[in-house]
Amino acid sequence: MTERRTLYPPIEPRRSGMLEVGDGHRLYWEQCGNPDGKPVVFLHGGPGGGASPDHRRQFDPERYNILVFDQRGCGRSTPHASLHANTTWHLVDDIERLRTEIADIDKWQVFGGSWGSTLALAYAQTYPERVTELVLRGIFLFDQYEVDWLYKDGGAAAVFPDKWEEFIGPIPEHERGDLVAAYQRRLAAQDPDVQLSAAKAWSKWEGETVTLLPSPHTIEEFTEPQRAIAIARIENHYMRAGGWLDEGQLLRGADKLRGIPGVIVQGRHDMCTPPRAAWALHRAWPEAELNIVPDGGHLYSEPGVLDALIRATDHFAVDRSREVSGIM
Ligand code: STX
Repeated sequence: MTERRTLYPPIEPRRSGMLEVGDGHRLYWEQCGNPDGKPVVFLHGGPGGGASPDHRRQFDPERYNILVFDQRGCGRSTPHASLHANTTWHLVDDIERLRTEIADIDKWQVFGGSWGSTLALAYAQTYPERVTELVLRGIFLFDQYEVDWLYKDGGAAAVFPDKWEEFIGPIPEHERGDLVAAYQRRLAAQDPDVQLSAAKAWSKWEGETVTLLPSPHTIEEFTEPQRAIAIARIENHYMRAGGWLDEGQLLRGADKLRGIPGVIVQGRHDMCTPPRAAWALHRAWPEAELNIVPDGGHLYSEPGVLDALIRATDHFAVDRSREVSGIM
């Protein structure tokens, strides 16, 4: 087997700033890599997860002009953890604003994992003429079974019964029929201690189910108070609303992706967004190549998943508009 690809070396932004997008929201954005390179926008997960310096490193900085930003309410965007005017469709419009007002380009590659894949699909189906390629990982279509997999007994709970017990522990029996609603009440509580402990429990459940090999470091990262509050409040808000998407909407909308090349990277052992959604998307959008990584989990940092993602961005870094595809 050839050696696995890893992240490109760390880089610093050549430009960064805050973009006012209305509704009181200001988004932190940064641009890295080659200003004359191929434009790409990175969409982070959660929702509410925020972007990290490692996210810049999934693209060859010599060949890509990389835009990374924090979605409404998280990371360095302000106001922190705000749910006001914070929906999928606000974020889709924010991406368009970043394209025209910051990147100033006609089309770009859209790259996203997990919730970032949901948002990438929602954006690409709204503005297909603005998308050169899609690179998606750990597909989350926001259909009911995917939300239930995470927050009802019988999905991820069947794999992580010990972690599940901790997740439901703070919620009294009579409220357990709807855990997302029960957590929403606590995350909105007056008492900041109640809020913080709910936020930590919510994010800890996430941190424990997203990696193949969770470490104390991962859990620490997920329960760091500011990050936990943003992830928990924003993710919970989106889960309550079904992502403002109709059941099956992103699969039905796949016809709008005709002609857009795509790569779907999906870990076989992804316990956060299991392969069923990636398979359904592949069926609905046959031009996209599906790469199910046999020893992969959910996160981009899983070695096999990362290898497949870097191969995909390297592949698209050169103009292949005249070639027949077949990259795997
Ligand atoms: N949402 C899962 C998701 O988008 C259904 C996701 N999983 N982990 C993350 O995001 C972070 C690591 C970015 C928090």
